[in-house]
Amino acid sequence: MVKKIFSILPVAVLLLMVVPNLWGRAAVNAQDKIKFQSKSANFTPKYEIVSHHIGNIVLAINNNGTFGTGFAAGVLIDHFTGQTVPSCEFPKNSHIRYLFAGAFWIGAVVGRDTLVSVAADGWSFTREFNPGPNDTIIKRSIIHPDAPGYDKAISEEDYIMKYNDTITQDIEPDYFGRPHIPLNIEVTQRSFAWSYPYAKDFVLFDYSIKNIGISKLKNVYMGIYVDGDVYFEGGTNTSGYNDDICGFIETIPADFKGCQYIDTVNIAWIADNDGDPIAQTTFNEQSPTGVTGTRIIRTPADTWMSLLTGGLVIHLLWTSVPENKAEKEDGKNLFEILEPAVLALPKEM
Ligand SMILES: [Ca+2]
Ligand SMILES: [Ca+2]
Repeated sequence: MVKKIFSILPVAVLLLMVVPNLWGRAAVNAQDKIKFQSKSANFTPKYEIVSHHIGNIVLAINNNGTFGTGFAAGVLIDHFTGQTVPSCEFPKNSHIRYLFAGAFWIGAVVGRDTLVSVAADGWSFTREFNPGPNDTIIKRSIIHPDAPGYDKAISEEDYIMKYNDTITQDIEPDYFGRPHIPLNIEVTQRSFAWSYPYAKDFVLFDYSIKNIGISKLKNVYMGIYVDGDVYFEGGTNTSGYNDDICGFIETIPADFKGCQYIDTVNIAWIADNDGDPIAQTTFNEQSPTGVTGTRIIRTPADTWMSLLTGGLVIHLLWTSVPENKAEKEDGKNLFEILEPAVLALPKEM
């Protein structure tokens, strides 16, 4: 008998940009960067890459569960435009980079085992999420009424893609040498971007996570791994990512029409240590004076946290739904009521 196993967790993540002053210092191991895996799969994944570029932040998105170019599986050519894709550029066309790569992680208890699947881990060759053989990326936009999918478009630049962790052949074993054991997760990832003045500096991600296996997944944890690098690409300033700093900011003082209050933001951020001035206090168009950050903005989980380690950010979400609560009356799984919902999205004012 096949157990009832269907569950979906919609999660939304925001990648954003702000521009304050900078200080401090941190370092990462340059030798551990850019590791790609050559795999012959149980099926041939249809790897594609696209970029969000409608706003002022240009961000590469891969259909292997990663974003940025550091963990891309194929050539860095946008599937729709044919243009070379930068990892994460801000402002647009500045050649200032803010990201090596980011990746989706998920873990759960399956029977007596505890399994984790990661789209990528920058300190190993492990790449455990892949698109299916027909999983081409879909693009939609609210600004092109004649284009396919216009009626379903959410933003000026929607990308919809699917990937799963079911391939086992030639997947790099984990740190302890154990072969990849799939959780049998299929992710439908939607990302959205706008050109509006108040929305051009961020990209929204919405993850719908489906259990496509036959085992119940308990104590599900999800993570967003981010390895940022902040530098001007191609210039004489070669400080690169070795001088970057990162942190986590929970609240900021805010003012709305004269009413002061403390706003909760919970942003994990990364920046260059000093903005790479060309003189002591002089900056030019090659100076990375911005800050990129990620935050969780919606989750079915009741708890989440962000970890910072060696320049990396890992957002973790998890549920604490008791097992006996996971199946509701009339046989419905608790998560069935958490179907992907329409986001509270910005509209042109
Ligand atoms: Ca730097
Ligand atoms: Ca610097």
